[in-house]
Amino acid sequence: MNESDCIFCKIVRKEIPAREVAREADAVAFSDLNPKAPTHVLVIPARHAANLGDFASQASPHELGNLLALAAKVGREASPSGYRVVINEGLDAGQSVFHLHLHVLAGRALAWPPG
Ligand code: DGP
Repeated sequence: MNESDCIFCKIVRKEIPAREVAREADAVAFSDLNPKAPTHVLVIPARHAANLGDFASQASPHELGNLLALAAKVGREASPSGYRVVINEGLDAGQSVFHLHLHVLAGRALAWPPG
């Protein structure tokens, strides 16, 4: 999967629509198409990386930190009483879109552990 085919790169470039929650220089947050909680936002880096491991090895600590900070901002704004951040990497974890994304889930009591 390269950047021209990647669906999340297309959202970053505004080539396909998404319900954007936040946009920063190096990250975008938008509502998940298939929400698993009342609030389900995806936070992605603007630059393409297939998964967390790739991004962690390519991005600066600043970029990594910004991504996490944006997820925290989205989560706290959605629910001061709590939220969850999930990253799936690889098929065993159920990753289906191969552009790193942080799921921010909130708005209901979330079971632990996840399945
Ligand atoms: P994962 O299974 O961790 O790779 O999650 C991928 C998520 O991406 C899944 O919850 C559905 C969401 N998704 C897939 N395609 C689109 C899309 O075109 N727009 C939006 N907003 N979300 C999408």
